[in-house]
Amino acid sequence: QDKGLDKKEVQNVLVEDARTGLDVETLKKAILNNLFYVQGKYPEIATRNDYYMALAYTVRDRLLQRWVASVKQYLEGKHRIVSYLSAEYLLGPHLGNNLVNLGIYKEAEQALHEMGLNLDWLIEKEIEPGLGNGGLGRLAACYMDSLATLEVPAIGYGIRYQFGIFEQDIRDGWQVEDTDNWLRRGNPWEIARREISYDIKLGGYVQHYMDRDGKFRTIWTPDLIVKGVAYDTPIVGYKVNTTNTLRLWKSEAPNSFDFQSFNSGDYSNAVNQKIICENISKVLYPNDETRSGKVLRLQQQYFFVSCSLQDMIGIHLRQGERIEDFQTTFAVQLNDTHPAVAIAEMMRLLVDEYDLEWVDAWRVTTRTFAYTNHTLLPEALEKWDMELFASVLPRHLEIIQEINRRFLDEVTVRVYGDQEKISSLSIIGEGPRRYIKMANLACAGSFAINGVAALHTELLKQTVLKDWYALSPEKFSNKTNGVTPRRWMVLSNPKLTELISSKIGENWIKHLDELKNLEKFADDPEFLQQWMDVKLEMKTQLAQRIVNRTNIKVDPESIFDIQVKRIHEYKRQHLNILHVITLYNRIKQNPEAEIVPRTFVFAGKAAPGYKQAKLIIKLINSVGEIVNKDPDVKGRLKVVFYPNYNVTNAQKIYPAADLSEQISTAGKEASGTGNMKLSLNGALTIGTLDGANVEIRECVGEENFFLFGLTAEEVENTKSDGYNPFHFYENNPNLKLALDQISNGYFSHLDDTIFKDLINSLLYDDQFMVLADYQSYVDCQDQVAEAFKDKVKWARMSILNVARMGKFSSDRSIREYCDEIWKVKSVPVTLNGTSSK
Ligand code: KOT
Repeated sequence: QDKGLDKKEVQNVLVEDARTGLDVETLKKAILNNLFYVQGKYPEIATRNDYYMALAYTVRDRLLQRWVASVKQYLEGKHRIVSYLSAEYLLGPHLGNNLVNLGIYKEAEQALHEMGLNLDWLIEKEIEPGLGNGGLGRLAACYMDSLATLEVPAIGYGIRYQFGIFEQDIRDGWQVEDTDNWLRRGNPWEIARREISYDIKLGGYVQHYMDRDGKFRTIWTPDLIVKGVAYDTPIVGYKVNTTNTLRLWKSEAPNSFDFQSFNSGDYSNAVNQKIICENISKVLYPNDETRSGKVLRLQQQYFFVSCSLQDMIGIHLRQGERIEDFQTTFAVQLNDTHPAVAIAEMMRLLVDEYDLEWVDAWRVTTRTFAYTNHTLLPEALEKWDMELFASVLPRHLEIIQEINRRFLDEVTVRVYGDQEKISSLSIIGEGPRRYIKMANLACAGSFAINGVAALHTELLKQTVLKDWYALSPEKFSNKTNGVTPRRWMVLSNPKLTELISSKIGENWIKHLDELKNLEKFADDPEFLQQWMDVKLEMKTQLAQRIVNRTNIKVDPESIFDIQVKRIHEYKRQHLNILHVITLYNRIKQNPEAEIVPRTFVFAGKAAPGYKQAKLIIKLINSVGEIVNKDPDVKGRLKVVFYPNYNVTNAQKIYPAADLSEQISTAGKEASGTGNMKLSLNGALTIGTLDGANVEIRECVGEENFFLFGLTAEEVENTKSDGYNPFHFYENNPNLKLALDQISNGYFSHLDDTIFKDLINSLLYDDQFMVLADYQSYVDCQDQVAEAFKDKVKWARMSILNVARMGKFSSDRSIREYCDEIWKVKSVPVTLNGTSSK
């Protein structure tokens, strides 16, 4: 840091009005100014991207002013700061969101209009940063929005992947992946902080010795050092000055990396070393809830965690505080176990670098970290082969072994030597090969452990973390997920936002509970009509996008039945498609059968190596091909697979939904958050008693929720009684017909081989109870169709549903984390003497 400047002088610099004003005239001037001075263009030759950039920099100037004020205010006082550690942030495009949160959307629209430009047109220009796979990464992004909106000092730490989640295309019905080069046009929303960087060691060996004072010392000699450089993105809250930091680390070769190799003349080795360093933050792993166990992935995790902890320690010490009091400056949240190596790294930093005694270091560590679990799927629990771990982090293996030794010593007494409990609690797993259980490391090193929905937390306590719960019940709590109404209503559904605000004012945007004031309008004929009009308009707009993207023409008057999320067997997109086939067969058996017209919209990515998930995509497209063009169907059923599901597309899809498909096998979806966004946008839910569906149903009322399927308990009982899926196949003619058609090639040009693996897995294994839930699902869908026939009644249900969704704001979730886990308070930020716009 530069110390040469006179601080007083810097403080007194006043940012000129022309750079920060929020009125239409000032915005216009600023946009032209940036067009000239940033893009080097004048209007006659400027491209759409030039204008996008000019507007983005105009918005950025306004963010920076608030950001500087926030940082200054945080450093002046003594406030506990939330540090959110997440390997993923699925932010979505910034421009529209920042305009909403700054409260200048209308002004920007007007300014551009007066310049002969259209804001939507520029907003659509932005390439979204897809630095996450799905729910877990999107939750981190919603939480960053809520932290800023609630004026809580917070830093989000993560990785600046050069390539985010792959882009999906559909060719001949199959998913094909393309790289996501999201930085290709530059990124106006980040500031590279070249001066903030840390060296990170990898691999090598460890030596121990006693120094002259008789103190044990450790030297870790790595075989590689990489440099992590900070890239900061400001995150502004909704109509407050608070602007927090998302700090993402990019890996590079250290300045002196090539010294040895160049000196020895080994140029190509020097170049290789540089490439290896840059590779660490090169690409996001696209496996949602499947383990990968790759060296690079562990390197990524350690890389960002070590940079982040060194950064936090620096901030803490520069405040003039003692290292022993670290936990008074930071509360560190682990977003699942991807950053759990932080517990070992914190111990290493405190013991090896800051000379603390082990017990003192452990006290600091276990008062600092809290751990959120996001899945019960056993295949998603992170485990690292011990030898692989040692090859990347030799010192951390020693530390983990020491943590485990001390921990098991303590535990043995408490469980009276129960070997089974001891080995379940052990951080190190035994077997043909030993391995490290990251969830156990996270539990041992954290003062708080939480699940993400009520049912999920209960199941955690009864199953995967049962022995941890028995050991320390006081650490456990539930924090039901939430979503930000700023992006998921105000930005994505402005028409519905305006309609709601016309009745109950705008307070609900920050206090989502106030949506309950809508209930009294649920029988108002004019309001009902307006509600239906908005929905129809959004459906018409989506229909246009669908035809543009897929060439499929859909009827905006039909039920928009929507399942959008990662493709995974536990989420059961194939159950949905079995219903489509069942309706189709009804028509084929009786072309005059009464069928309520439906448009089935699917979207979602499959992990590139997940065969069955990719087969499900192919099946959806194959069924669609037959159903969509069969003249007997008379356009009453349409099946659409909308490619490349991401935040941008989600924003266009949710507002158009009538029916939200939340049909996971009970006990498998930890929470779900798409369920919340769809419901908030007026869709009714068809769902199992899984994840947050349980709480959504409690809130909206069982009469407004289409429930089907086995409960989590019934799923487990059915399994232990010996579940036989073939029995359901043999005894249910409609189910049998649908499965036979798939395997006989009815939907695949008589190719009877393509779907063999999928059908066999359903008939002889069916881990996710698709066949067991089939009839219940189809019956429930018949009730949906019946209900939809009365459009006014449906609209009334939709209004009541939205009115009762207040609980599912991420503001509520974050308030709970702040009060019950982090113990942090809000710190209002003042700007020119005022605390908000
Ligand atoms: C991925 C890998 C390992 C461990 C957990 C995951 C994971 C879990 N990724 N996404 N999730 C989802 O997280 C969301 C936010 O809490 C939940 O709503 C959703 O149910 C999880 O599947």
